[in-house]
Amino acid sequence: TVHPAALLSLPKAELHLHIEGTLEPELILELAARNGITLPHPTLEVLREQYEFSDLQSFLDLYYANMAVLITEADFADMTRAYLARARDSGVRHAEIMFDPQAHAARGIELSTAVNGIAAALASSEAEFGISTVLIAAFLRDETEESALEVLEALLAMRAPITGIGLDSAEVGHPPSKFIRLYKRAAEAGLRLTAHAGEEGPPSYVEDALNLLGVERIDHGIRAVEDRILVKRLVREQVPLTVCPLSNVRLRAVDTLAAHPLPQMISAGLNVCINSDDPAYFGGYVGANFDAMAAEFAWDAATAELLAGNSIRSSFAPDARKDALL
Ligand code: ES4
Ligand code: ZN
Repeated sequence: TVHPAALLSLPKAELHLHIEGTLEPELILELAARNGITLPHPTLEVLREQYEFSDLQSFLDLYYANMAVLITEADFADMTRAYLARARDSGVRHAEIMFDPQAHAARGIELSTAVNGIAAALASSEAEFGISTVLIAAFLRDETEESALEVLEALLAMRAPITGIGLDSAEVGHPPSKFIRLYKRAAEAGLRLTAHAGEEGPPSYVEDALNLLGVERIDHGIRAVEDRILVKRLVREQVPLTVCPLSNVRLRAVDTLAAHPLPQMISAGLNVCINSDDPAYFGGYVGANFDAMAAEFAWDAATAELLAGNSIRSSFAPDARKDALL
């Protein structure tokens, strides 16, 4: 079995990360105090008791509630710097960071506050943490396509430093077909395309994200294993799947870590990598996800190297950066 220290030192890219999901309970309380906000769960102890989830929606309810503490650019910058420091400690050398612009707009926070705050932290990330970064605007699939298009136009008009778009939040009942115009507009604007699919939703959502939205990458995609034909296609096209093992266990997309389909996905020849999703909520950052899987499945160094290499090869980083990290 590969040694945890060897796992840590492998250069990795994190491709599936919601920056709002990196708000640790301590920082939530600190920002609440700083901004004079009264939370429904006002102490660390009571707040921590809320972190037992039964499915995606039960997590999303807490995730959106806790965002209430993010008010100023400094709040967004502090959250982002705290993530970069922890990612660096996991051996992450390139990070593709999603944020939820609609969730902040809905709370009356200016788009520019979220964008400028996050961007300020990312601007010094290579120098401060040795991590190159890419920012991705994720749209809420349980909201309308009109709302997503309005926010995308606003981001383009303000020349927000985004490289791509994603699609997240409650999956079932909100298929990719709802967002065809959004992805067409983003592609026209030269943005890279990814979408959550096959986390709680069926394999057909993975297929539709590829066929109808033209995504280059699938976030999660674990339920693709239920469809043999789809797996063949994903292998043939080497579509990157950004898998999040601890997230899948905590949201009960899989019963246990031992029952996680990742080993089966690796054997099938799928292009998979390991990510933390919402590390403050799911029990750890990229390093903890690697450690847990390596221990559970007694991985050798070659398996860990394959997954770390996949993460870098599947990133939206410039080729020169990929070459430097591979
Ligand atoms: C998310 Cl784990 C997950 N799935 C879907 N949407 C999300 N937003 C933040 N975390
Ligand atoms: Zn996610």
